Amino acid sequence: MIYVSEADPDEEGYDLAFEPRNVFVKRKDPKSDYKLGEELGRGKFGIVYKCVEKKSGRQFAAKFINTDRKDDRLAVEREVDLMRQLQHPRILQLYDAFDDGTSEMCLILELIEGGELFERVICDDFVLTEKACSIFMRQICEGLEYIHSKNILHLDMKPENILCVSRTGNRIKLIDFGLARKYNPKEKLQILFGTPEFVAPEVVNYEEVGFGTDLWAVGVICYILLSGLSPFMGDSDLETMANVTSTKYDFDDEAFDAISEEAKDFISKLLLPDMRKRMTTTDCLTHPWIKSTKRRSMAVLDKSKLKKFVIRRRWQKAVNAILALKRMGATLKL
Ligand code: BD4
Repeated sequence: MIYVSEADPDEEGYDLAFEPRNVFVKRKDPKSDYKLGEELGRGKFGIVYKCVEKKSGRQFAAKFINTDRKDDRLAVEREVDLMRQLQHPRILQLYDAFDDGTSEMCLILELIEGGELFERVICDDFVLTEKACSIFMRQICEGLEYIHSKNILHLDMKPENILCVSRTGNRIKLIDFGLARKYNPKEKLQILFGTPEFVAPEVVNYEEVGFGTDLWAVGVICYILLSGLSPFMGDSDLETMANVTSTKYDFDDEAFDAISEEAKDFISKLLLPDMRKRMTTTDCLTHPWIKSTKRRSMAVLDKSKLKKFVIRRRWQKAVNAILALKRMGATLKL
């Protein structure tokens, strides 16, 4: 059985994976410097493989991003530029970047061996308690506090973008800055992307976004981690987005019977219609549910609903991957 260590996650070590590097996009084939290994995952972000740097023998993750469309190259360059500014133990680090003029660019990133957080916590040998949830949520808020301190918005906070550093430890890292944007309070930033279950009402309404937009998603992630239920999920994306704009949700399901009032208070202070009224990352880190983990319950939570949630997301991802391949012109032989 794997109990999440009650110790501070940083007792395992708080170092960066490697010395900060000033990464510039190299105009050559990444395969000249790296040997590709097994596929780790694929999605809208592209395909990620394990890889080994030939000169050092060190392992990394290679993310290949399709750049067929005109703006795709600029988007990857923006991702590189933002990642270059981020060096923190809770944030995935960028190591190298390549553009060899083909239809794909490649980012060489820190390899995070533990895989997705939700995939890990649903394993039968993993004991999920409210205390474990608050330890994970604290680290998510720490990562986001750092990102926001650099005036960067992540804008794609969702369970798939939270990875575990190892299979047995309790440290996590935030990944995927493909949708991230620099925030300038003097400029009105509106966006039209994101995953319906996690996007904030201001995104659905095409209104101005800000730091609070990321914190809405933190509230949704916390709600799901504790209960296995998705607060705004509808039968279609359209229905989900209508539920988001209504901002109505509750803690009525029996899954919340075992959950503390402090945890519910934490979520309620994030799932607020007005993004300016939501807690900031710093508020989150001083909230009693996050700060006083010693008082948190070690009672084992029922993970059956969370397992169903993860299985449903796996199917959604598979369908999205097929649709992405079809868009790229692939024909399916079933
Ligand atoms: O940048 C990455 N480093 C990783 O280790 C990684 C990265 C990305 C962008 C996606 C990744 C992984 C990764 C690592 C493991 C062990 C398993 C799946 C992984 N994925 C795909 C799933 C992310 N949603």
